[in-house]
Amino acid sequence: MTAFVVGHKSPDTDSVCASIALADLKSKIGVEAKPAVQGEINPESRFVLDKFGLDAPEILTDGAGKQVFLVDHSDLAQSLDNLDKDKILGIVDHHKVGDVTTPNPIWVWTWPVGCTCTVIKNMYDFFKVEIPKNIAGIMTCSILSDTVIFKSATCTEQDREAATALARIAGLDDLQALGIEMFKVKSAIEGTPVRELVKRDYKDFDMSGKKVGIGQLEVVDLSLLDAVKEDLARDIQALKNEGSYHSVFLLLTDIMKEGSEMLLVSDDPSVVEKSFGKAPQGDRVWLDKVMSRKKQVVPNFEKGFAA
Ligand SMILES: [Mn+2]
Repeated sequence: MTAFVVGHKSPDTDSVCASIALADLKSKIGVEAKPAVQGEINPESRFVLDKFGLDAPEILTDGAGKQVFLVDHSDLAQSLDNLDKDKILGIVDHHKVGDVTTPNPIWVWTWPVGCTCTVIKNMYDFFKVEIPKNIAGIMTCSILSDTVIFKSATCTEQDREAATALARIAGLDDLQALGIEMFKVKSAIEGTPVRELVKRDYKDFDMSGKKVGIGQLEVVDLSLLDAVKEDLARDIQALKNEGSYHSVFLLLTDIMKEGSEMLLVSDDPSVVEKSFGKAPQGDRVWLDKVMSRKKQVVPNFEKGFAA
């Protein structure tokens, strides 16, 4: 049976590229595998795949009866519907360990680094498999995306080393320029429906029993979002009602200013001050130096919601 390699819901560039890379590696070490994504890929991922001449993985949302490797997540809420736990073959990730459990021993590679593709680069080395040039290219882009061109609090020395080595294989010499080019694609929002922007990089969390949604849009300049900000604020209010959320937060991250404006709707807005030591002005707050949902926003909210 061919196994699927699949990343989290609302696939980002790392989830897409990690599934392609791990499927390539597994296929070369004797495990038939193919990449999959849980939904349409975003414009940044499309740009990256086009640049290196690779196709988007097929869409898979139902895990019933499928053998799977999970990449870039290990949370049930972010995984396939009807995930068959006894058919999970492995996990490769760089997030906190989630709530997936298995009845059998499996391969688990999870490292506290900035990007799943950093882990996969090291797996290729471990298994002594050569990385194809185009896959090295998309893996480099994944690292640039996930670490916000090495600026994110999540970026580690391993990420820099992996990106440097992968860029050499792919023949890329200016990673800074490539990173900015990618974030410009990511920043282009014209013609995109508001809900699609809110959901572009969006995750659900359980925080002390409360349903919390946190989305993030990363742009090269926050003023690019001026025209849609009020619509975004209205839409997360609508989303909160539709999904019976306790809170929905939307981070508008300015990668050059290195901080985020957070739009919020919450049954208890005081949780923002409890979490970040800064009170919101109405439905928004500027959080200086906050760029990483995983390393800064989620842990702070977890403490704030528990308080
Ligand atoms: Mn990732």
